[in-house]
Amino acid sequence: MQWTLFLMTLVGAVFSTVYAKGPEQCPGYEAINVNEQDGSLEVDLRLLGDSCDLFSSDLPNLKLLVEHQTENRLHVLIFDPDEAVYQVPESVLPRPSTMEHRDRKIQFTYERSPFSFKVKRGEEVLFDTSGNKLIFETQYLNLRTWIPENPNIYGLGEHSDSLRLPRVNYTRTLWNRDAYGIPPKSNLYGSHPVYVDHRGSVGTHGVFFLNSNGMDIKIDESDDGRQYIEYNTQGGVIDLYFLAGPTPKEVGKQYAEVVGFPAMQSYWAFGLHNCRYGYRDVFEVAEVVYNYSQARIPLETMWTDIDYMDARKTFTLDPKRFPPSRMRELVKYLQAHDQHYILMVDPAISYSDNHAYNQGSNDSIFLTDVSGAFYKGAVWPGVTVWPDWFNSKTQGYWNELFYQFFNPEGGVDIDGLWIDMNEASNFCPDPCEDAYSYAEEADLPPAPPPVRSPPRPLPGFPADFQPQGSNTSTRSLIRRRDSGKGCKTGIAGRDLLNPQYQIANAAGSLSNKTIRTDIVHAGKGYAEYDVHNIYGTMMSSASRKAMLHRRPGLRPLVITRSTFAGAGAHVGHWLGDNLSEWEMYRISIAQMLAFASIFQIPMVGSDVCGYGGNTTEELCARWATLGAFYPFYRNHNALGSIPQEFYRWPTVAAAARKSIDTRYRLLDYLYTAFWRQTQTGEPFLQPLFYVYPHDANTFDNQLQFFYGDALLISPVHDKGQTSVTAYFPDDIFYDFYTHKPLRGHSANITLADIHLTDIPVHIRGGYVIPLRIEGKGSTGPAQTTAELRRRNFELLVAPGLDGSATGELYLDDGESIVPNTTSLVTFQYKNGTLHIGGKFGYKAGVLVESITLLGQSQGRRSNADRQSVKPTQLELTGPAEIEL
Ligand SMILES: *[C@@H]1O[C@H](CO)[C@@H](O)[C@H](O)[C@H]1NC(C)=O
Ligand SMILES: *[C@@H]1O[C@H](CO)[C@@H](O)[C@H](O)[C@H]1NC(C)=O
Ligand SMILES: *[C@@H]1O[C@H](CO)[C@@H](O)[C@H](O)[C@H]1NC(C)=O
Ligand SMILES: *[C@@H]1O[C@H](CO)[C@@H](O)[C@H](O)[C@H]1NC(C)=O
Ligand SMILES: *[C@@H]1O[C@H](CO)[C@@H](O)[C@H](O)[C@H]1NC(C)=O
Ligand SMILES: *[C@@H]1O[C@H](CO)[C@@H](O)[C@H](O)[C@H]1NC(C)=O
Ligand SMILES: *[C@@H]1O[C@H](CO)[C@@H](O)[C@H](O)[C@H]1NC(C)=O
Ligand SMILES: *[C@@H]1O[C@H](CO)[C@@H](O)[C@H](O)[C@H]1NC(C)=O
Ligand SMILES: *[C@@H]1O[C@H](CO)[C@@H](O)[C@H](O)[C@H]1NC(C)=O
Ligand SMILES: CC(=O)N[C@H]1CO[C@H](CO)[C@@H](O)[C@@H]1O
Repeated sequence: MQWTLFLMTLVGAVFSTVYAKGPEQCPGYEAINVNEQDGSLEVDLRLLGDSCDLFSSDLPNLKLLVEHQTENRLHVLIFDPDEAVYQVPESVLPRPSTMEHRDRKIQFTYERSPFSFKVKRGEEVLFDTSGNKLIFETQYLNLRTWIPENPNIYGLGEHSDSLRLPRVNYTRTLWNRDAYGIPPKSNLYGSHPVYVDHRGSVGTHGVFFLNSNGMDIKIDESDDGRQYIEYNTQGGVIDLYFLAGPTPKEVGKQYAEVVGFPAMQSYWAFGLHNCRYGYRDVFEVAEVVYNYSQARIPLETMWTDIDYMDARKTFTLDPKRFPPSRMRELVKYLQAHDQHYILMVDPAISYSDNHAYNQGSNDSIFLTDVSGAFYKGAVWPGVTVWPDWFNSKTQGYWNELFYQFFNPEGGVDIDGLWIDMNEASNFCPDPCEDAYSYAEEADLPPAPPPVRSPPRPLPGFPADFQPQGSNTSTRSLIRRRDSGKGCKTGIAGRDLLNPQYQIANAAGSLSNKTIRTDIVHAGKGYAEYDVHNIYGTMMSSASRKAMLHRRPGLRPLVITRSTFAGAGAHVGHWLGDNLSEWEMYRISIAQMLAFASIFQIPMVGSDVCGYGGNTTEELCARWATLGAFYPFYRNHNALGSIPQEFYRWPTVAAAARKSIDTRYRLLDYLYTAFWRQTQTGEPFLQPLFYVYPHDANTFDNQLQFFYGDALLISPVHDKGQTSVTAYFPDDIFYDFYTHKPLRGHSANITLADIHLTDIPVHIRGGYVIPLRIEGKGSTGPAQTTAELRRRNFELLVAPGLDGSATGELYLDDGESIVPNTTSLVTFQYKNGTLHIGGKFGYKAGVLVESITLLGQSQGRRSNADRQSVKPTQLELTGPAEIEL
């Protein structure tokens, strides 16, 4: 024992000799020259003694600006008086407009010397930096806040850790990284330095640290056992937004007001997507489309990965396997069947004689190294260069490439876009001195499969897709739509490569497997060191603009891998290259919830059935049912894995058909709730505690979730299981399928006999849910969202414990950014009457066929195992009152 103690002391002594300086030796700052005006406070800060220069040089003078921007939002900015230190450009993240508010829900107080500050909501201290003296150096910032014991902290992404973050010894590194297998405890593709601190009945608040430099955010406890969160950043300024809440939903709205409301998506974008890496040619792509239709599994959108490219070069087509003429025929076929097509675009452009390179080279829009030559790395096509999104000519270049390559006449008329590898990913390890040598060894494409003729007849497809001499009847198996209408759809002198403060980047050095961090961008001259984490988001907004340039006025679906705070205003996100494993299936729920409810990127989902590795029939069936409740629902598979399209196994096909049918019947409910989030930031997909913030049993639940306010989803989450232990708060619920009431008592309930084709869905009492009617007779479930939109509605009225229910239905043309007409129909059920009101503009041309009131029986309000169905012929064109 004593011996151990001695050893520890010895180790400690050696440690403190080597690292003579620690944060505690830093002097901190003192506040001088205080200038307080209505709604804002300006203070000069001066270093309180000799600089400690812990990891770089202390800035002797700083400025503090405190703004009460809205009654619920406080902005605290600590920056250098010269404003030379890097700040996230307004062009990338426009700052919210500043308004002064008298009614302040949140207060700021500070200590003069050493300087520290507190943020309070009433008596509740939300943020308290008195634990550490502020450190503000050229390449290191340190700020620590105390938080209560046993905190419930969520957010700080992107990661694949638990939804509620670990409380001790946790480091969340933010440095965007191509992370195959999405390993836990590691930095992944995106950076979202925002957290939600939920304190149960005391309330909830959010803290957004607007900083794009590499950082480690630590959650831990001090030697005396006090909990803290600590920011350790490699640069930038301290730019904090405090969001008062006091509910989780309010925090969501307040965060959206800062980073931007999410982009609205087209109705069709919520249909089923299918993709894989490794489709050998356009015939196989067509065959997959055909096989889905044969299996009567509604495929809305087909995707093609980098396979379509000529030698993996972005903006080229493989002339033999994906020839232009056949690609156009495929697109025409899909369009004629109300289906859609999406291709992948990577930012890295092949450094070779190809149009995208030649054009970019002429325009000089690629990143350059210190010598002024194009900076080279290696990605899929071998040696590559990268567009510099800060170059004023890059948007024009990108628009033009999109316009030409995705042109309906001479190119491939895509409906949506998939962007990848934009962390940016580089196969060449640091130091990448010779991209050529690496490109040769790199994991470059396997030898392409031999070119072949159409392998088998695909009835309904053009002659080019049929083997010679086969029956090329063009009778379609999918019903054609009525009209033949076309498609609808810093400071100088820094060490930018090896800063002394090293973040825990899982890739090692900052520049490893990405763009060198000493690259200087065009225009204002930002260093990659500072803007690395926004490269993917800049590509996202540039790509959204390029999509709009070719299809003005239509909502572009852009799905990206790399994101930064605010990306949701432009794009959606898939959760990256996961594996076909149960743990991935489970963690996808927590990841999706963080993106949708905290980061305000609600168009999100993981690769259904798993990307890398081989899936199983059971896992794929379960995932088909879970994916039906992801906002973004796509089956995607890796090269070399066994095929996993939903039609490959009878059970999986049945699971897909059943859950897609449920998803589609609920699509207008989803569309309405999603639209609501794009208007107000009110999260649509939510962890249980967002809906029951006072119920401590919900705080750590990451296997169930709310799909809108009215539906509780409780997936089976273990291999070999046909039951799930699910938590039901103190409330009334109704089984979505049987309508049977279930009274929750703040306890777990085991739901049994959940077949592989099923997923438990419960309606939370208090809601009116609009559903598209089930297909009748030979019609069956809708095979496309276009067909779905022609179906009538039925209403489900699920009274809450107080006997009332409310709901809403948003309708528009499903694709315009600014629709000509819209409807927002409101439903209110009370005392036996359903009141229909709201705004009626869009003519949906469909009826409400029936209204079902759940949980009815004589004399009792809501717990009864009965329902009443009332047929109607209601047109949603004006207010109505219906006795139920
Ligand atoms: C803290 O985490 C690190 C990295 O995961 C681990 O090596 C270390 O053992 C942990 N320390 C404690 C005290 O748990
Ligand atoms: C399509 O279905 C046929 C018949 O079941 C099968 O032989 C073929 O392998 C499938 N092809 C693809 C690409 O799914
Ligand atoms: C690039 O510039 C050269 C010389 O001005 C010109 O010949 C060539 O056509 C240009 N290429 C592209 C793709 O613009
Ligand atoms: C070709 O297909 C059509 C429609 O499926 C069928 O009616 C016709 O008999 C077939 N002809 C031959 C030669 O197989
Ligand atoms: C770069 O990453 C590779 C693994 O991908 C690792 O082996 C290497 O040590 C890293 N290099 C640096 C400089 O961090
Ligand atoms: C997946 O299955 C294929 C075919 O059976 C096999 O070649 C491959 O090694 C498997 N992959 C993994 C990761 O098990
Ligand atoms: C419900 O079950 C989960 C998983 O078994 C468990 O962690 C949790 O504590 C249970 N909740 C309650 C309220 O019993
Ligand atoms: C919407 O309005 C625009 C301009 O007034 C018109 O061109 C377009 O056809 C309208 N779209 C629909 C669906 O009515
Ligand atoms: C409820 O409806 C009944 C009969 O329609 C009516 O007599 C009663 O006043 C209503 N109660 C309320 C609270 O509106
Ligand atoms: C969350 C999760 O399951 N992550 C796994 C991802 O894949 C890697 C292997 O590449 C595993 O180590 C992780 O556990």
